[in-house]
Amino acid sequence: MLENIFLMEDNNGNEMDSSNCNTYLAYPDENDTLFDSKEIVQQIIMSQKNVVEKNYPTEHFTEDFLHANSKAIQVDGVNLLIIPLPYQYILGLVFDLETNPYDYRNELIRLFQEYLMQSYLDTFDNINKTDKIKNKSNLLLTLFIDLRKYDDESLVFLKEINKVMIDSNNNPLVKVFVYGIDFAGKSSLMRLLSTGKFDFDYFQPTKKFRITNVKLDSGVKLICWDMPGQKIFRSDWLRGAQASNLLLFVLDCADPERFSESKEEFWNMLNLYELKSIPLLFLVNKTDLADCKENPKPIIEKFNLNEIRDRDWHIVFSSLPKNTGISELIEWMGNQADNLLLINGIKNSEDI
Ligand SMILES: Nc1nc2c(ncn2[C@@H]2O[C@H](COP(=O)(O)OP(=O)(O)OP(=O)(O)O)[C@@H](O)[C@H]2O)c(=O)[nH]1
Ligand SMILES: [Mg+2]
Repeated sequence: MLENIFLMEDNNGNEMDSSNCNTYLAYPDENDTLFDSKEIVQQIIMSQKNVVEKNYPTEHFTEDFLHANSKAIQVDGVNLLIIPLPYQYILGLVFDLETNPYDYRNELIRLFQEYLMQSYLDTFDNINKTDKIKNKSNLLLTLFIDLRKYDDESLVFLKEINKVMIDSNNNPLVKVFVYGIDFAGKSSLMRLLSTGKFDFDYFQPTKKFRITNVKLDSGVKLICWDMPGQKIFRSDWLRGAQASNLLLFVLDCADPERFSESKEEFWNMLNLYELKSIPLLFLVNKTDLADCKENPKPIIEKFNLNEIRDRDWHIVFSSLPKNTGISELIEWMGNQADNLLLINGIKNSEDI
C-alpha cells in the first residue's frame, strides 16, 4: 500500500546533497519524520545522483528513461520508490514494508506521462512562487490519489454503487469523507476517535488531507479522509471525496458569524452528483462553548437540514473536550457501516 509521496528539490540549482536539499512537499503526512534522517536523505540523493547532476533537458525524460532510472530502495526500515524528474527534482513514494514498490512503477510512469508531465512542467514556466508551490502540491495530491486508487482496484470491489472495499485480512474498509470549514474541529475529532485524546491547540490548521483509521468493535475499519477547511484548499475537496461511503460534516456551533459560509460549503458538496445518496452525519461541534443542543431548531433551519433528500442523515451534538456526542457518532457510523456490509453481501442480517 502506498503511504506517502514527496517531492525533493535542490535548493540552489547546483550540487544536490543532504545539506542544500531542504525543500520537501509531502502527501498526505505533513509532519513526516522521514527527512529527519540524514541517512535516508543521502541515500535518496545517491540513488539519483547521476541523473540529477547531469541536469538533462526535459525531452530526456522518456518512458524508457524513467523506467531505467527509477529505483526501489529500503533505508532504515523505510520502503521507497525513487524517480528522477527534470529540473533536478526527485519524486519519492513511500510504501508499507509488504509492498514491492516496483509493482507501482509502470502505473506511476503511465500517469506521469499521460497527463501530469505537462502540468508538472507548467509549474516552472513564468508563474510566481506561490502558484508553483500550489501546482506542485496539486501534482502530488493527484498522483497520490490516483496511485491509491490503482492500489484499491487490486482489492476486491463488490458492487459499483455503495461499494465497500475489503483489505487483505478480509476487514471491510468504509471510507468517510470529513469536511467543514477551518477551525470546526475535524482533525481534533479524528485524533479523539483514533486515540481517545484531546488537547486544545494540538493541531495547526490542516494544509493537506490526513487519513485516519478508526477500527470499530465490529471489525469494520473507517478510513477517514480529513480535509483542510481553509478556503484556498476547498477546491480539492471533491478529489478527496472520491468513492466515499459516508459523509461527515463538522460545524463549529460557537461561531455563528461563519454559519453562512459553512452552509454554502455544506450544500456545495451535498449537491454534487458524485456524492448523491451517500449517508451524512451532521456534527454540531463545540457545544461546550455554545450549547445548541438545548435548542437545535435554529441550526436545522439555518442549514435547511429538512431539505436533505434521498439520503440517510443524522444530527449529533458534540464537545470534544467533554467527550460528549462521540459514542452517538460511533453508533450511527457503525449502523451505517453494517447497512453497507449487508448491501454488499459481506455480512447477512444474522451476523449483525
Ligand atoms: N472548546 C472546544 N474546542 C474545540 C472542540 N473541537 C475542536 N476544538 C478546538 O478548535 C480548534 C480547531 O480544531 P482543528 O481540529 O484544528 O480544526 P479543523 O476543522 O481540523 O481545522 P482545519 O484543519 O483548518 O480545517 C482547536 O484549537 C481545537 O482544540 C470542541 O469541541 N470544543
Ligand atoms: Mg484540520
